[in-house]
Parts: sequence; structure tokens; C-alpha cells
Amino acid sequence: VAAGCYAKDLDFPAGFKFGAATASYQVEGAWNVSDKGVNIWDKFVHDNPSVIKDLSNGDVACDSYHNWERDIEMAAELGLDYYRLSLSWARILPTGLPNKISEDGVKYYNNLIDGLVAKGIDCMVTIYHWDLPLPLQELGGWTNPLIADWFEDYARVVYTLFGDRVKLWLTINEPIVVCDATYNSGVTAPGYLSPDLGAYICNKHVLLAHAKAWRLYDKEFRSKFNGRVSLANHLLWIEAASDKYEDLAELARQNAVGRYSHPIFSKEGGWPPGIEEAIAKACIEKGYPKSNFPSFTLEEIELVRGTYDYYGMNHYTSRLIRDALPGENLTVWPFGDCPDLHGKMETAENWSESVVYWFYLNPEGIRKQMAWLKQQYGDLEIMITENGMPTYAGLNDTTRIDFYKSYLEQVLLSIKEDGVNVTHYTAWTLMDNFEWGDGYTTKFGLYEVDFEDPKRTRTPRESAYYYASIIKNHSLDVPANYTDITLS
Ligand code: GBH
Repeated sequence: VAAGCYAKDLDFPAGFKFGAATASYQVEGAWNVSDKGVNIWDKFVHDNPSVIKDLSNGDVACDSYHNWERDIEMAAELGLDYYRLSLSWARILPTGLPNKISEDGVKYYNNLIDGLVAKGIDCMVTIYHWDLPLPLQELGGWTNPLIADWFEDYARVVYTLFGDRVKLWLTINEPIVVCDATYNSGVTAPGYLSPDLGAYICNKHVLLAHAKAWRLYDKEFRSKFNGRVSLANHLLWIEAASDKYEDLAELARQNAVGRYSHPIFSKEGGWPPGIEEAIAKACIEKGYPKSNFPSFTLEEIELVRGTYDYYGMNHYTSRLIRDALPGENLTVWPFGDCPDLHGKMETAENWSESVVYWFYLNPEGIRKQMAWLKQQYGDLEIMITENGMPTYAGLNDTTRIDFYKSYLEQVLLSIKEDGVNVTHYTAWTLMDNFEWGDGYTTKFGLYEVDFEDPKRTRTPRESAYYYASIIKNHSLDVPANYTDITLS
């Protein structure tokens, strides 16, 4: 039994699959090659260099646009069952609409997908990981109700182009970041603040966009391609700081998880219990004449309800919640407090810190989160679509190894003790990349990338050997000399 583990059986069930993920803006670079259109991250970082910690941007990033062969090789070295990548909307559709499809953009993704398939590696493809074409943003982006149709049209293009080879799709990555983090904080593209309004409108529109894209696949592509479609929600596990805050904690979970899950995954559909009332109250307290939170029509509830083939879960960290004290300063959601519910977020003393402000380690959180999902939405198939840990540079990343060991152990307990049907685990991330506001200062990669080197050389960290060994043994019980294995 590996040191520190208390799960008795360290083997993963037969058929359990391991992957690693990246996202287009974070790795591709080549921001203006050929006829690629400009997206909101291109513009945001060019116009506001100082919002990124090291004043960097994703213009070149890992240059995966040119290094795709090496990326495939790394996925193969690790022995991944599948690779999760995202498509850059403006690289495929320079205007954002399907009046023009970029041949070079399509060629890049065909090369990558064909290369993976040739090595027996499946593709999990995210249709949208935050890089909206600028022309659509200029018309309001995710706050314009037409976005649901624009997204559906884009989805039709990519299902048609790649659906023969891609069997796992994710429509939208982390809508809570697309909506709440964006409009409440202004620190992610497009950098437009709209407190008490933008996030709410966006919340509804991402759900409609996802639903239309799922229904499109279901109706026009499923019988031909036989793939599966969901979305990747960012799930921050929230617990009560003490027993008397249980109700608050449950409402906070409905706010953090339920607003982007209940309409899709619950039996009854629509907004989660208590949320419309809570937000209406918050709006009125702030002086608005009525709630700014949009309602759903009955048709919309039915449009969104049930639009999933599995649950996609990105999970990193946890928080404790308690009532805010009178006059206490509350920062914005997510990764801050929960002002709409007068909730103050804290972390537990025994959760160690990481190198980024929002991330504290709590391995048990991933297990509790999945148990909660099962209790809320029934016995769904869950795929962990992201989980990983930030460090500073260096190849001897023992803290990352401990992270994967402790979180994966909890995944095993979910499966074996809680009977949760979790079938896929995706490490974030295959290689160091542009970590949004943190630029290149913090590293999540199994492979280190040399950003000083024009070739962007990639080198496996110790954690890459560890992860490869887990995959090879299909178990957390890996030989002590796992770094001796050859990655090939
Ligand atoms: C995921 O988000 C993302 O899907 C992935 O792209 C990302 O690289 C990864 O996690 C690690 O962060 O301070 O302005 O930069 C998880 C939630 C969202 C937390 C972005 C950090 C940064 C906002 N992350 N957030 S900013």
C-alpha cells in the first residue's frame, strides 16, 4: 500500500479511463496566423497588459499550433486513454459565424485529432473554453440572447467536421467563470464589469446555448456518430463553517453548483430551490426595483432539462461558509465570498495553501462533492474533466505527486465506498501553459514548458512519470521506482 493511503483497494475499476487536458487559448499561440479571427482574450491581454501578473499573454503560449506532433507524443508517452483539448472558435470561424470556415484552422485540428486517433488516444473536445470571437462580443457576447443560436451554429460546424472521430464532447467549460467570474470581477476577458446583472443574464444564456448544442447533436448527429455530450462545470465544494450554517451552506452550493446544474441535471429542471428568492432579495436590498435574475419560461425549462449524457466536473478546491458579520467586507463570487447570500468564505486550518490565492488542498472535498451530486441529481455517470495543482517551476514536483495521490485516493473511495459512478479522470494539465491572470508564473503541467526557448521544449516532471505509472498499473499502488520507467 502506497504511503499515506488509507483506501484498502488501490486498483481502479476495469474500464476506468485517464486523460489530461489543455485549452486552446492557453496552449496554441499563433494568435494571428492565416485567417484566424481575433477573440476576446487576444484583445483583453493586448489592451490591458497589466491585468496579467507577468505582463504576458497567449500570443505564442506553448506554440501548440506548430508543436502539435510533440503534444500527441506526450499524450502517448503518458499512456493517456484520451486527451481533452478545446477548439478556438475564431480559428475555425474567423467572423464567429459560419459564413466562412478557415481551412488552416480546420487543418490544425484535423492533424491533431488524426494524430491522436492513430495512436489509439481518444479525444474529449471542448467546444468553448473562453475564447469568444470578438465580433460576437461587440454585440454583447454571452449577454445577447442570440448567443444561443450563434453557439448552436458553431457547434453544427464542429460536429460535422470532427464528429466522425470525436466521441466525447463538452459544450462549454466552466460557465460560472464565463459568467460570474467575468462580470463580477472584470479580471477575465472581456474585462467588462456588470455587477448584479451581467452574470445573471449570462447564466441563463449559457444554459440555453448548451441545451441547443446538445439537442442539435441528439437530433442530427447521434445516430451517425454515437458520441456523448455534456458541459464542464467548475465545482467549488462548500461546507458549513459550523453546524448552524448548514442551511446557508446548502444554499451556497445551489448558488455555486445548482445555478449551472439544476436546470440541466435535475428531474424537475429550472432554477435550483431557493435561488430565485435569495437573489431577488439581494437585488431589492441593493435598491433595484425588482430581481435582475432572469426567469425561465416553461418551454425554456423543457429545452434545457435533461440535456446531458454524463456529468462533466472540474474540481480543484473547497471553502467553508458562515454568515457575514454586520458591515464585513465581502469580495465577489467565485473564489471570493458569497455576497448575495451574505456569506463569508473561509478555509479550514488543516487545508494547506498552494502557490495561488484561490487554491487550498482538501482531498476529501472531491469525494464529498461527488456524493452531493449523486444525492441531488441521481446516479449519473460522472467524468472528472479537470483536477490538478499549481506549483512554481521545477521538475521535482513532489507536492504535485502528493496531490494526485491524495485526490485520486478519494476518487477510489467515491467509487468503492459511496457507489458513485465516476468513470473518467482528467489531469489539468498536460503541460505548463498560459494560466490566465497568473500568466506563466504558476505551473499546472505534468510537463514543464520552457517559455524562454523559441521551440517551447517540453520536459516531463516527476509527476508525469507518476501519472504514467498509475495509468500503466491501473492502480494507485505503483512501484516505488516509478521514475525509472521510460516515457515512450
Ligand atoms: C480551470 O479553472 C480552467 O478550466 C483552466 O483553464 C485553468 O487553467 C485551471 O482551472 C487552473 O486555474 O485570477 O483572473 O486569472 C478553475 C478556476 C478560473 C481559477 C480562473 C483561477 C483565474 C482568474 N480558475 N481563475 S484570474
